[in-house]
Amino acid sequence: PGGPDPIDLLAVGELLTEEERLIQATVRRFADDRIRPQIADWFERGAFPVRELAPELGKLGLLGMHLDGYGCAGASAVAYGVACLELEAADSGLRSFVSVQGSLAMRAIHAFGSEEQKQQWLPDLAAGRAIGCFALTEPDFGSDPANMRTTARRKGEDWVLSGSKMWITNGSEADVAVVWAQTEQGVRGFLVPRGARGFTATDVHGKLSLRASVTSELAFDEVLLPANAVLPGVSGLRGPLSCLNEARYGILWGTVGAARDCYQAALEYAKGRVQFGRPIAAFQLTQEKLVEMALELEKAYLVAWRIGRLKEEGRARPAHVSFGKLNNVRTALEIARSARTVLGANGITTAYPVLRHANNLESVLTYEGTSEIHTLILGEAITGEAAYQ
Ligand code: TGC
Ligand code: FAD
Repeated sequence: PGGPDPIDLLAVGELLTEEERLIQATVRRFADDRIRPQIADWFERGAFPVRELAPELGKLGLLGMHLDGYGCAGASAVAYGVACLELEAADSGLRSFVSVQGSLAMRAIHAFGSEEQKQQWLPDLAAGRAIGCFALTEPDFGSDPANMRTTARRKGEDWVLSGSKMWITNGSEADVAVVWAQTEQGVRGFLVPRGARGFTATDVHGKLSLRASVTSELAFDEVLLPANAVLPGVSGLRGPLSCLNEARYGILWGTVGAARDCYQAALEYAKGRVQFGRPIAAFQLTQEKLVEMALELEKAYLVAWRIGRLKEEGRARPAHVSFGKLNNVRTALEIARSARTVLGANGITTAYPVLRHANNLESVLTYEGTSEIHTLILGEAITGEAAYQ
């Protein structure tokens, strides 16, 4: 009694406001009641009931949570962060869904759409009545989207979209796809509705990571789009990259949740599992692992909190977000792998969350800018030299 909370040794949670803690508790309850009992089954089956969950997430105000107006909650950066933390403590696939819907698809329409486009899509997306996706990556261009091959050319007032996109979260479920394409005016964003003629989506199978998430390839075969399909507010790679800042921000919080879940599972297991007549928690080597996890978890939590407050003050730069994304995903993956060893053979099953998290985090390490790309973004920030090419 009176000692530090083993799950939050430095009491970082006390840095949150009353309102942020309330939001955290609400999302945690939703994740515990609604997701946790089923997630192992969804993961094993490679299924994610998007249509069922989206309205529930919408009702909680979690879709486009940090956006203003159009039915969005207008929450602060840290409030959005703690929501991502609790979602990803359940599964990275759940946080991915919320990231893609709110920080990518909705954010693009909110920042760069016409009033008509915003009215048409944002209230439905915020309520979870509609699903969105964000298509930047192509089969041959992932880290290097500037060289994308998908094009949109003018045909009178209309546009004709051709090409393909790969690894698109929510792709086959989306009612609206935000698709980035080369035009004569540089890269532009297009709103492509489900069912547009020449637009097909095919799911990626055989994933060993992020199985409770829909991932698709999108093909555009001369898709005819009206003049008002283009997002009028931006041209150039700045458009999609500015949306990525928002989603990467959600990830740097979310991964703290995945890490906490793994550490907590390892701690509980270590206290209950007896070998050589003693709980394995009593062995020094196990304690070292648990302490390392606890230290790194708290450091990652502090990084997230600090970047969140910078964001609320309007001072978070892309390099800050890269700092958090690089550090926190890497930390979470290390914690997940170490936790897996504490659970021994039980650690490899879906009965415990650790290997599911570890496998999910392999995707999180790669998407939204790989760890190498974030290293190079930070390298440029501290040296002034860009080393991408
Ligand atoms: P570069 O020449 O540096 O920049 C082109 C233009 O973009 C601007 N810019 C940014 N604007 C806002 N935020 C940022 N973070 C920005 N970074 C760059 C820049 O100022 C410039 O603007 P302008 O107006 O001067 O033209 O671009 P580059 O081609 O050298 O590339 C830089 C690099 C490598 C950092 C960038 O291409 C990159 O970040 N690559 C990684 C691609 C990536 O992250 N893809 C993610 C796809 S979406 C996804 O993964 C969803 S996962 C699902 C989920 O979240 O759950
Ligand atoms: P590549 O870019 O081919 O990279 C391969 C390796 O080379 C990496 O290690 C990389 O770091 C390294 N590398 C590349 N360039 C350099 C360099 N200059 N210097 C040093 N190393 C380098 N994309 C979307 O647009 N929308 C989505 O919704 C979406 N969802 C996704 C969901 C999942 C589950 C996954 C796995 C991916 C998703 N992506 C999405 C795609 C993701 O953004 C890309 O996978 C990512 O940007 C990396 O691209 P790539 O896989 O083509 O790898």
